[in-house]
Amino acid sequence: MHCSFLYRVRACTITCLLSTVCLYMFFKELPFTEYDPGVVITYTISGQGVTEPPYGLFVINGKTGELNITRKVDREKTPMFYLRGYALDQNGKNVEQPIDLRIKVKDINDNYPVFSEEIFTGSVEELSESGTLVMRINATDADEPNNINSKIAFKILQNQPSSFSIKKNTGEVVTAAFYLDREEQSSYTFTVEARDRDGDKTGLATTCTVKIQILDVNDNIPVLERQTYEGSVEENRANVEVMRLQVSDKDEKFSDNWLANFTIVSGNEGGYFRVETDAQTNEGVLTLVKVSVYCRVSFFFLKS
Ligand SMILES: [Ca+2]
Ligand SMILES: [Ca+2]
Ligand SMILES: [Ca+2]
Ligand SMILES: [Ca+2]
Repeated sequence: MHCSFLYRVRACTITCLLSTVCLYMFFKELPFTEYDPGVVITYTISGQGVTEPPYGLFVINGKTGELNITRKVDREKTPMFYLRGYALDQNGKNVEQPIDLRIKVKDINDNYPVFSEEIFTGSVEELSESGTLVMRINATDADEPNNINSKIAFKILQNQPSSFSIKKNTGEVVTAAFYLDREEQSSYTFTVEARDRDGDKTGLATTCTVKIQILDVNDNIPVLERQTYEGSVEENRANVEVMRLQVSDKDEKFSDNWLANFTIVSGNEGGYFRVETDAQTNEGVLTLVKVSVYCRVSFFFLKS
């Protein structure tokens, strides 16, 4: 393949494709008249890939100055090679000043985006406004920075229902539906794709799983099963359970939003009764604490 003389090659950047076996060099040949036609020039090189590891990567034709690369190189390992070129006469003296040769390895898109986690988990309160930030999905791409080959675009796949959206270039997941109702659906799982080349169909794509838990808000009031209750106890007895009042609350079970707080508001002036919440069942347990003759109590409960 085509290469060049090393005569007067000025420091320049040379591009080498991953699979290219020959370097393309820019050169400027000095008019031969400036040299004694009897002088035999020999070209040599030193530096990375020649006198430093990886050895044997670059070879030069001493007579013509043609510089070749002997095997594939990986830009992600070595984005640039720094060599030095010499033009010597038959006595080993420099015919001119040694020159710097910088060989830039041109990027190809040979790396998929990589997510920082396989499964991302986040949470957001129900009733959050549309556009509320839930979480951020992270992915990286080992191809050249600031190159389209490493520019990642995010997209939600299988978004059902469309309760969330993702910002294409930042990976920020935000609420899309105005009204997320934990009591209707308490968690969402969907797939996010990260595709390089800014999401172009020619790009390389990877997927991850996103799980979002909807956090409870106390948006349901407790409801007593019945309007009135009646109970009785044998006379002359104390510290006995009189009745249980079942309450229902749609908020998250066993949370403070669910647990009812009962208070006797009237009819218990004599202090005969006590009411407590059974934290396992959310029932109000009415207990007779003092011996009584006959009484009627009425009460309300208050949510905590
Ligand atoms: Ca890439
Ligand atoms: Ca690459
Ligand atoms: Ca509640
Ligand atoms: Ca709720």
